[in-house]
Amino acid sequence: MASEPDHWRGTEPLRVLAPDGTAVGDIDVGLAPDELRAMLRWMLLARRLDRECIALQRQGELTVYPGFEGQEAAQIGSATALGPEDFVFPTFRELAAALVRGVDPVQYLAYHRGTWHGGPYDPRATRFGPICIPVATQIVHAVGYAMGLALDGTRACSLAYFGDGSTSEGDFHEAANLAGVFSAPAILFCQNNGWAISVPTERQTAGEIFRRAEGYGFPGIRVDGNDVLAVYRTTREAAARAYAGDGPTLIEALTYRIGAHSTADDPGRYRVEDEVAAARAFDPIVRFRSWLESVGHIDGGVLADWEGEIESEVLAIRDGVIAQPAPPVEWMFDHTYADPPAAIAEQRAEVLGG
Ligand SMILES: Cc1ncc(C[n+]2csc(CCOP(=O)(O)OP(=O)(O)O)c2C)c(N)n1
Repeated sequence: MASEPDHWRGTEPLRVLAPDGTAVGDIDVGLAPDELRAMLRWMLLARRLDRECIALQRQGELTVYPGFEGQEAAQIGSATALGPEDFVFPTFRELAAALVRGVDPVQYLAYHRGTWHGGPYDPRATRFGPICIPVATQIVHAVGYAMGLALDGTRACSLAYFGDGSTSEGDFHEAANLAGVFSAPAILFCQNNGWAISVPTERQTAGEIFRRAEGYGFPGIRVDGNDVLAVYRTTREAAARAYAGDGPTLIEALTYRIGAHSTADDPGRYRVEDEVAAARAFDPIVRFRSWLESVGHIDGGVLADWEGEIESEVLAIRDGVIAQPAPPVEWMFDHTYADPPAAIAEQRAEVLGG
């Protein structure tokens, strides 16, 4: 068995499935077989779509794209655990979570095609915030939103996704402090994927990320982010705490980013191939599929059916993305200033004539 990624050293994470797909501890996370199967299907769809998006960027159909291969369990386990009223504040890497939450992938990908800021989907209807590029700012928004939920007496929570690198930002600490002091019904969900572009986790954090919660007065939990059942259970428990008025939880999901930070990045400049090869041994999809097969919840026939369905779904998404029209040129000028300065007015006239 390959050794675990370096940044997993230290406190043993919570697990339901061992990396070889055998059950460890209490296997019943409260999901019926068809719900368990659905999680695997989401994971397979997400991976296939993620790879398609990288190909689309290479073909010039997307401007830039941040892949998430290896992080499917962290995203799908957590997104599945949320209730319909809960609100997600994503980074730029949560396409898998967006799929589970019902966001239209073509609309989501409009951002990466460069035709819209944040994606044209409706955050209120989908309960999924706009794609957030500034690192860690969405954590503050999530805590503020959670405080609003508490003031309104709504039994729901917010969940902010972020990476290990984001915990270096002041916004993470400000949000965590605010969440602790006001007992906000928020889940701070860190996908510790080992890298913040070219900077490894050990250059971000001398201690263990989940332990930071203690300083802010709420629980921090370290979970195996490649174990979809453990992520589901941990997030579900954090949501239950939030609904009960018991405040925030910090979840550190240990995972690994198999691909590049984004299609604009070359990880060969800072990361050795052996590390990636070793991390592949912890593949979240292989692990979950192997357990589902071992208990008889899926078989080769189901998997073969899904393969065809998923292929068609992904190709339809690809066609939808390619068919998206460019936005009208005047939007570039019209939605920047309420009162355009003279230079912008001149540029507008130059581009549009008259
Ligand atoms: C405020 C801010 N500073 C710097 C950047 C440039 N930047 C984009 S992603 C990134 C690293 C993010 O790392 P992490 O939070 O670990 O998330 P990951 O990409 O690994 O999922 C940086 C520094 C940015 N987008 N926003």
